[in-house]
Amino acid sequence: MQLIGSLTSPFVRKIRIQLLEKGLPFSLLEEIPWNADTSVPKFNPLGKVPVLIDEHGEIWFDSPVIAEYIETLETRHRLVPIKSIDAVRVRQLEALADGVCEAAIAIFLEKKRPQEWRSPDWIARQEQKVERGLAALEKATVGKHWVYEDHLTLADIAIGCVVGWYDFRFESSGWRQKHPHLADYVDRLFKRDSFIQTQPPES
Ligand SMILES: N[C@@H](CCC(=O)N[C@@H](CS)C(=O)NCC(=O)O)C(=O)O
Repeated sequence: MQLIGSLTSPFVRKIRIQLLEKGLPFSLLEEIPWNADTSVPKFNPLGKVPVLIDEHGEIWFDSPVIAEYIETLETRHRLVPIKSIDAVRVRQLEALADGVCEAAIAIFLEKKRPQEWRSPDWIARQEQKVERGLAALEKATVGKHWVYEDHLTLADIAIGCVVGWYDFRFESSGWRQKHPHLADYVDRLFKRDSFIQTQPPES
């Protein structure tokens, strides 16, 4: 299997961690979707990573769909519960984490635009999503070792990836002081081999 994506994307990291946790072999084709010469649109019309090409050459995107597909390949280390209602709850936590990530990325990209083109209203709207989302994740992780039931799930992976990315890009935002339970919870996750192996490079 080949995974296409960048080393800094939190969505790509989610899939890399899922594959590592399941012990499924894959190769990573590094692609930065923002580069003018990127090959990503050849595989995903939306031009986004991650993209997964499976053993049969079938192409999968976006990350929740890839995650769903990967769950069908290996069922001993389930990261999405088998019971439908539990699966939906885990997927909702994943959606919350991914949504925080999308809002934080929107802020990051907007702040890269020239000052005169930036929209403070747009940034404020995205900041509210991040703030509400982190507060919801704080609430979901109070006193918890795992966010859902008593084992690692895709929800833990997604939360670790968004918070890891936020820490990487917005280190000085003071989120740790505001969300101490979430900070403790992710610090435990960050000690796992799969998280250590996929740490975003310094840049
Ligand atoms: N919902 C998508 C989001 C993927 C996404 O936004 N990826 C970013 C990299 S972190 C990207 O490829 N952006 C390029 C673009 O938006 O054109 C998923 O979960 O896979």
